[in-house]
Amino acid sequence: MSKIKRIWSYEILDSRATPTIECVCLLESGVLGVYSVPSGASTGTHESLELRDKDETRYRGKGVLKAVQNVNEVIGPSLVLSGIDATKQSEIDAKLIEMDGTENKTRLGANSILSVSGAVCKAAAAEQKIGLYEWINKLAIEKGIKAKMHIPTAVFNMINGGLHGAGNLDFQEFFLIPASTKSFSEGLRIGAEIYMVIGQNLARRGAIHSVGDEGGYAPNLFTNADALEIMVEAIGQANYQVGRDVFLGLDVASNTFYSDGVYTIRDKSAPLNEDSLISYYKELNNIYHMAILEDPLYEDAWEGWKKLKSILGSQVSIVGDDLLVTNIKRLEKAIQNDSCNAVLVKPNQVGTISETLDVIKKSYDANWKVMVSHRSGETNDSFIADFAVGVGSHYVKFGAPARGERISKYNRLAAIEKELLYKNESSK
Ligand code: 2PG
Ligand code: MG
Repeated sequence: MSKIKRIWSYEILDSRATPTIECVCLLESGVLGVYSVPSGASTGTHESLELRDKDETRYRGKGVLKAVQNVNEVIGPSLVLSGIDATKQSEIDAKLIEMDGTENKTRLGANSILSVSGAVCKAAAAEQKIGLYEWINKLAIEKGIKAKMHIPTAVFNMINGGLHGAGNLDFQEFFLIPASTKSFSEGLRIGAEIYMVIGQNLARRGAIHSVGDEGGYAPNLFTNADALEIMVEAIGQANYQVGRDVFLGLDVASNTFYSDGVYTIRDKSAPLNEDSLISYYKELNNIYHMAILEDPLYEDAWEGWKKLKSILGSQVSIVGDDLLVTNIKRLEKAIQNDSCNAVLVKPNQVGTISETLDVIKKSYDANWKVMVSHRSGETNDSFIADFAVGVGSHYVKFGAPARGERISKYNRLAAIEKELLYKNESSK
């Protein structure tokens, strides 16, 4: 047990050359916890506030010096003064929420608040000399989550479109999902092998094969469905079978191609209304048997989501990201409304570890699938991998099996997989 001695933070860069905040929590024992906060590009309107300086003379307005100042001058000193022990995560998070006092963390910023919540969490694990995932598992159990630690199934984003791509695709993420019967390391190998083949095929055809924000290829293609076709082709060439070894999925991030009641995508010559878009998803699902469909409709289309869930929900995990924004009230509404059957969990959408755990508990209680997620702007921090193992989520989504900030998370899962195995063996 150790009290917090000092908390400080500073600006660092994320994978898009955009500033973000890194926070250090120093305990009286001398132990440190260091955590950096990711940042989204296709953000939901209802997310908590990511505080940016808006000073156009620095980093084109994207600096986070105000958030840094909030940690160094407000949050840090107040926690140190309270003499609180770093293992009291939920009390600390309650203090952070109270210090901010607004619905969407608009006073102090969710980025400054989460930086402290995460750094404290890491320091507490280090202090107790246990794995971060083990500590998070204890916190989850404390919250009433009956989750067993395990390595979730990876959801690889092989092709990047939308706001993450340099190409012309409307859909944001084209998923390759190893069968859940595979071990994590088998799944990682399958993902990487297919990733290599997709790259070779794109290069052979002269299509752009540079990568987007999440490490997936960002080609120019005729339609979004063509990207699925390219994946199917590569899966076969790599000697795997769709529906047996791997499954397909999409995060279409439909907010980005929705405007004034219609959805505009390059697969169709005219804009689609809600019903026609749902029919198109049905069509795609008949061909590609998708395991996951994220953000199929825009973030406030509550009735449409319900309709889509009733049509595809028995076959597909319908994931709410921009719809739910890791917000317990929106989650409760979605459960009542039967809008989807899976939740995307991003701690920075809400701002504290404890609130994130509350959302996971509610989702498990509703029998929903949970997918723990990175953001498109990331650092090499692998906290989110430990978090996913600790809460025992079904899926994790950390981008493609390529690029440092993505593989730092997948590689961390590979390390935990072995750690769990050997710890288990030696306890027998
Ligand atoms: C998403 C995320 C992560 P962003 O839409 O699911 O892949 O993207 O971080 O840009 O919101
Ligand atoms: Mg999404």
